[in-house]
Amino acid sequence: KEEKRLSYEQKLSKCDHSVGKKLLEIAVEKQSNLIASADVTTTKELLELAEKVGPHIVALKTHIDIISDFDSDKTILPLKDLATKYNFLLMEDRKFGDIGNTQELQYRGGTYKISHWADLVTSHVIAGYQSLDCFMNSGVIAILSMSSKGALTDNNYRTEALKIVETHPNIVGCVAQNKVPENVLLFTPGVNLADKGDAKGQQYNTPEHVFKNLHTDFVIVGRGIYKSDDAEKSAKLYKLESWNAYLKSL
Ligand code: S5P
Repeated sequence: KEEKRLSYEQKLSKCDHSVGKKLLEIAVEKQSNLIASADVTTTKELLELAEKVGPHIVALKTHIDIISDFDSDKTILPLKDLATKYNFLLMEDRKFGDIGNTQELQYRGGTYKISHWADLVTSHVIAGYQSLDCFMNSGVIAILSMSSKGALTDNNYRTEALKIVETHPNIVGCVAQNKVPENVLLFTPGVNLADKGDAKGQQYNTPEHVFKNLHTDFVIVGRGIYKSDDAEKSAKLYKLESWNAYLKSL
């Protein structure tokens, strides 16, 4: 028999990470489980996209190191203002993957000072439990498996990674293409309504598929939104499709 999925309200009462709680509260309030991936390369494009999709998303996912004109004051300050204005979180998709000491330096310092502004960060757990200790100011979304063809995140890796995900206090949830226990928040990229994949190994599913079959909590949509002619309209469409798919999966 199909195991029933938990609602956001039920997950909220079980979640003990403050950033996880915040994310679930925003989901309920905005009736959205959409995270837009802002894979654009200039500050202007990033801020314009955030302004358009802001009302429809729970979080904006960045790859801050692809912004060619990054500047703390000109990029991050206005981005934070938009996050406040439209009530969404900032998720830096850094996919950390090193020993704790190096990750701490990458997280706190360098050009981007991620720890100063990111509510959420993505990280591999390949370096083991203690490598995650350094992420004190943000919730961690652990990478359990990847959406691309031939990813090496096999069953054994995922089983071991999940042990870290379920026990590390800094971890809020995980990115995966498979079902995870209901106590773990699940984030699923590789979502697109029009395409099946790209020429570089990316593989896409529909919102319907990931909510029904994976019991996903949040979808992550990149090109489906920022590459479309009307990013605001697309964000609204993905929000509605994904919210309805969630309701149907309850
Ligand atoms: O397994 C993964 C994990 C992530 S976080 N597969 C992914 O595609 N991502 C990210 O999600 C990827 O880095 C990109 O920013 C986004 C997907 O973008 P799209 O344009 O393919 O929707």
